[in-house]
Amino acid sequence: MADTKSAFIAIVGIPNVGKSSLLNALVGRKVAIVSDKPQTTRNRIMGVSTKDDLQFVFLDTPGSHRPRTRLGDFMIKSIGEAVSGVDAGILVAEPTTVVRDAERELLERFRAQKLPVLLVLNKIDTLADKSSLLACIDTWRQAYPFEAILPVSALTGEGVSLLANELANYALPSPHFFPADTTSDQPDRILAAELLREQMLLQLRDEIPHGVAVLVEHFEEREGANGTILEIDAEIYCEREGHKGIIIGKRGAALKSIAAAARQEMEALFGTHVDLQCWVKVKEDWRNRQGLLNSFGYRS
Ligand SMILES: Nc1nc2c(ncn2[C@@H]2O[C@H](COP(=O)(O)OP(=O)(O)OP(=O)(O)O)[C@@H](O)[C@H]2O)c(=O)[nH]1
Ligand SMILES: [Mg+2]
Repeated sequence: MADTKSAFIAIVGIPNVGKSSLLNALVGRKVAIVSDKPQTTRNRIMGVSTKDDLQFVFLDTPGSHRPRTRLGDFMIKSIGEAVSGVDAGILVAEPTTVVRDAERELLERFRAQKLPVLLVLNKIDTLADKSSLLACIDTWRQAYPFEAILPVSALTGEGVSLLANELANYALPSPHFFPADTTSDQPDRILAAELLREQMLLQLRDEIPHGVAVLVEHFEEREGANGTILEIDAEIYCEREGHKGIIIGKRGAALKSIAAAARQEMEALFGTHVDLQCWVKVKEDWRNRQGLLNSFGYRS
């Protein structure tokens, strides 16, 4: 194809600043799960957006934190891998006048790779007084020579198309790496598992959702009386018998509510009826057991 361009862009930041929300806003479709709990994203997630001759490949990453488990080690490693193969980076931060050590460390990674970095100050919809942005911008400008600083709300979409315009500057002549209708590198089976994990992050408290992994064992379409039905069987792994009880809830109420919400999300994403069955199992300390991490898909 003549005159096509592409840009690979890594999205990094500390946990919970809105990296995955920004990815979804840039791609225009939900490709990464989002929650108010830190460490929602566990692996590098590729989101693709193609407009005419220009293709963006965005790499969403786990939030940078000090790992306490092997799963955490894997998450941190995946940030390094994402940063090493891109044309430019986005550091996503909250609109504050504090630059955290973990954010400085991320910026140093880009500096070491001699990569241009844009700063996205996300969640500007939460600012009662937009003029407070000026002090934020000033602080960040002193912290690092950003190519540009863009105030954005991934939630409302404000500033997202300006950001995309700015990112187009980093595109290089190249063939497109994905077909024009591709939006993610995550297979539907993985997206389904993630949507179920998202509901656990949203509906369960404290540490429990952080100790949960989801495996989709069966994913198949069948013809029902009222059209196509997608059959999805998922296994939910948690770390303790006590957690299993909480996930299932009194007479199964908690699991029923989680599965109902996840099914709705799946139906919206896949555009078909979904029959979702869930089983809860215990695998003690799976976050530190390499074999289990591998089987849950947390491997390089
Ligand atoms: N008000 C507001 N909330 C936002 C915005 N962007 C994200 N959020 C919320 O911030 C929380 C974290 O969003 P995520 O997109 O999961 O953040 P993340 O940086 O990917 O988090 P990790 O994957 O855990 O590192 C969620 O509750 C989002 O709904 C925004 O622009 N405005
Ligand atoms: Mg995320």
